[in-house]
Amino acid sequence: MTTGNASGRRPDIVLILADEMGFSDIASYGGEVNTPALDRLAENGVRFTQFYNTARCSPSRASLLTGLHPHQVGIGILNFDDSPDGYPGNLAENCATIAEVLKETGYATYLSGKWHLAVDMDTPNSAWPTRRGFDRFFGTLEGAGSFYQPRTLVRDEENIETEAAADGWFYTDAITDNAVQFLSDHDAHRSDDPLFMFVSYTAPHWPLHAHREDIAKYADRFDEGWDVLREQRLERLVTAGIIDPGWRLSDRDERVPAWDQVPDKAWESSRMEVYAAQIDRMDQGIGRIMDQLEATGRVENTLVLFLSDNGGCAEEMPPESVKEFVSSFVPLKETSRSGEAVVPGNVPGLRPGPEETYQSYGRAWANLSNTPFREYKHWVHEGGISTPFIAQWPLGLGSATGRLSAEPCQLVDVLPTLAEVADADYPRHRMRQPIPPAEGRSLLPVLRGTSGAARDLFWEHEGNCAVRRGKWKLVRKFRHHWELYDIEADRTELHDLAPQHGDLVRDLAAAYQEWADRCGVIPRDVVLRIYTTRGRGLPEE
Ligand SMILES: [Ca+2]
Repeated sequence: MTTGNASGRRPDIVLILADEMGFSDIASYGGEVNTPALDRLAENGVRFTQFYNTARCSPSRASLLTGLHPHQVGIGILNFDDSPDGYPGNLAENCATIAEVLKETGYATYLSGKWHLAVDMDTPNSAWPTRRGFDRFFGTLEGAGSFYQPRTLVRDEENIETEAAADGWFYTDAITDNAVQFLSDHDAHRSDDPLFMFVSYTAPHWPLHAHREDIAKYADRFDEGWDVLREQRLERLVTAGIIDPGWRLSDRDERVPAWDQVPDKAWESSRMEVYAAQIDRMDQGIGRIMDQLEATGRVENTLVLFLSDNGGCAEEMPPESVKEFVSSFVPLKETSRSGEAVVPGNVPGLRPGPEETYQSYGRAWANLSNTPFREYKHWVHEGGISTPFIAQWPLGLGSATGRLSAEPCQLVDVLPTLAEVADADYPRHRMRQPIPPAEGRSLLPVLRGTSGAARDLFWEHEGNCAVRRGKWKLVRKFRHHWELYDIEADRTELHDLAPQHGDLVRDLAAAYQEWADRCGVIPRDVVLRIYTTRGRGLPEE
């Protein structure tokens, strides 16, 4: 055994992904949301303070599952077919998913939740989970939608959208129920085999849908408003050792009003209350999954990982344009299961939560979610790509309990990590095509307390790009100039040092371009042309 855990038996692996959750929402990362299950993982495991995703749903899933950069596997933006000039939007054949890698070595493989890596979501095809290594699949193929009646809901390869018509059905709970069922069935039928389960929640992605009793827990919790709450989060993050006291809180986004200028504070608070309730429900589900691992005697030798796919999301949903916006993904359901009209968009005064609403929490609360950083989902400044990352594995990590790691890591590191703990080989070919070498490296030594050797990290999304080398980060928004930050001194990216370090800017920009060319990054100008032709919206710049 290479893994060296005390039992000599290969561990089970449970990989849990949240959707659009900011860096500092959960309690163990300074937030207001009550997350006891995640707190327990943090107390018994390792928390990373500089773990990075790739700023958007599909690209992050593509990278997480394959150990490659999203552009290398066909998923540069979303699951739209923009070939031949743009990205194919369909998970490429010449890459291996974690499920494929682990299944090959005897693991049972399960997916409960969101996929978002296939263009065709109607007819089973080679980019569906069941054909990418998952023995069993329950979940949605699409990226977002109603939590009460999601589109593209599938079990294995059969559309089961009608199941959601059942009384009390709610997607977050259904993801948990199916995950628990997979564990229970595994115990009954394959208990001698190790398992890999990917639990891919859609919480807290818009729309703001949550149970009334969960929303009620957060009544008044956000009434102080984003300005005070951002300060409080920073203080808790510093106390926890996650954020350096020398890093200044980024200013409130200039497009966000001061809280005391907000006209409809009750409605504004209600948006954040529902967002918190979405995370709360996910945490309750994670608690149930952990209970099931405990009940089947597997928890001690299970590596559990938790992270979010991108930073908090500033997408607003003006009522007049929300239908067009949402329908560029999948058509909006216009009536609830009981036949009531669904009122689309952020209508001030209309409380979100129930099925008859379809809202987002918007820029101001996303600014809170990503405290203390700048920017959001879509951008590769720290607010767009920084995620909580928690790892627990009692038998394998031993004395890791409650430790923080400041090692800069990226999604491409997850597959090599899981391959190492499972004693699996990274394949060289798939479907007779060569697979690119893994881009990341195993985090197992870091999880056990050592530091990794120096290396560069890279990001690109919609023309926003960045490279990190040691303490230096070069970052650029589309159509803007490069900015250079000393992340050790200024992780909140407030002091652009590019003018003083021209040589370094040139070196890092050259490294970025070499990476982008090697990995098949398509220039945003090309993407813009395709999007304009096909009537798709890009985020404001
Ligand atoms: Ca997402």
